[in-house]
Amino acid sequence: MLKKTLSLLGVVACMLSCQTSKTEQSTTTESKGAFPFILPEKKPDRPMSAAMERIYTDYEAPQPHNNELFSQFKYTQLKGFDYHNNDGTISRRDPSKIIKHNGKYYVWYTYRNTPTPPQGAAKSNDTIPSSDWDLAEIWYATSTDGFTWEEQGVAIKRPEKPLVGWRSVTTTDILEWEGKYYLYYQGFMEASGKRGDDCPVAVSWADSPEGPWTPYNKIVIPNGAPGEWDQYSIHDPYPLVHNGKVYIYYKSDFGEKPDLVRMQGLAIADNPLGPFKKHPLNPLITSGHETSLFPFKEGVAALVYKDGPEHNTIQYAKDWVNFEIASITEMMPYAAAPYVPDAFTNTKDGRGITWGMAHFINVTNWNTFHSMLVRFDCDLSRDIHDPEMKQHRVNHKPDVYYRQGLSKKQKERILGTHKH
Ligand code: AAL
Repeated sequence: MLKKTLSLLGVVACMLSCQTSKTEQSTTTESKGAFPFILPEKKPDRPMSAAMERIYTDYEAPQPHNNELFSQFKYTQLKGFDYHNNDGTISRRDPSKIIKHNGKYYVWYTYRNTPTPPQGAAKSNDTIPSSDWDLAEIWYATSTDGFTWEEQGVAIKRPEKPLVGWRSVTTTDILEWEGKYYLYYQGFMEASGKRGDDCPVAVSWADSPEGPWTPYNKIVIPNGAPGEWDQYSIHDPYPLVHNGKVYIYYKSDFGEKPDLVRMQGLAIADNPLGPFKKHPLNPLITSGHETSLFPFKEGVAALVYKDGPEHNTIQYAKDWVNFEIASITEMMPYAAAPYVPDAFTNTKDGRGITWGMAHFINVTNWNTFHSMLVRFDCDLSRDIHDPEMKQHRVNHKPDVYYRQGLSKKQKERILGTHKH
């Protein structure tokens, strides 16, 4: 009997406490009144919905126009690059970060110049490329203003078989370290697309951005062991300097189509030629492709686009490892290669970025597949404030929407005319 009485008392006490907390909450809300007309800059002391909590806890500012890590992106066609009348035999893509040296900007990129456009792995051979980045070299260009460029020629040639990168050297990025320059790049040992887009990362170094470049001729960031997420591809090596070490962020394609997954990892070394140790928490970013990063305040920011659940976001990791979404944006630059003045200064006060290079892929059609370099501008900088870059939305004309038209199969599904 006593047991029954005690358990009944327990239920009543619980109901009263739940009622109290609801009453308390409703009283607090009632006592606080409705949400104010002017959006508080700082998190208000009042009960709020999850979404309202989020704009004060997750993002750099409650509204995009006040968020240093929100920006729109503006694009400008570059002068100085010839594309063979867009016939697909020449392609430039996956540019490196831009550096400034002796008053000139430098950029390196994947350069393909082949007798035909890409024909797929089955039809590829020693002269016919399987993909847009097969049988490629790394070339470079210079500029005084970032709009008109002068192509200088090859920086990294494909080495002789069986050295790493004999089939194709692509998707490079630059590191400046103790007065020397290092180009990291994907070193293909087979045509991309045979199994997948499989390659490790190689590196070459020089005393000047003009070269000549000496190949290390060893794999510097190896593929993972069988069964590990990055067992096949180490893509988009992206070096920065942090804590006096070389931080190389990279992408891997894992899983099998149609469930291919692309995520970003990190490998760290005490010096540019390694050994690189992969971070035990890899993958660090769940989305993105050719992900670009830049020091921001004490942490690092990442432009995350194209693939994955958190694409079209700008993310931030105060500790350079654990990334949170700092803003959501659109029309982000693909293969963004920003000019990052403090990429190698070991800064704890990253200033951000305002421009860089990117690429448009497949600028014509699949039969003449090739990519082009483009300039982007933005305001992800603590040193400028450009309200035009902080507009919340990009207004597209109807033709942009009409180009995202229904496929034949979708129309048949909708009209119920699909023949099973
Ligand atoms: C790019 C990058 C890597 C891939 C291919 C060429 O966008 O992710 O470089 O290998 O696509």
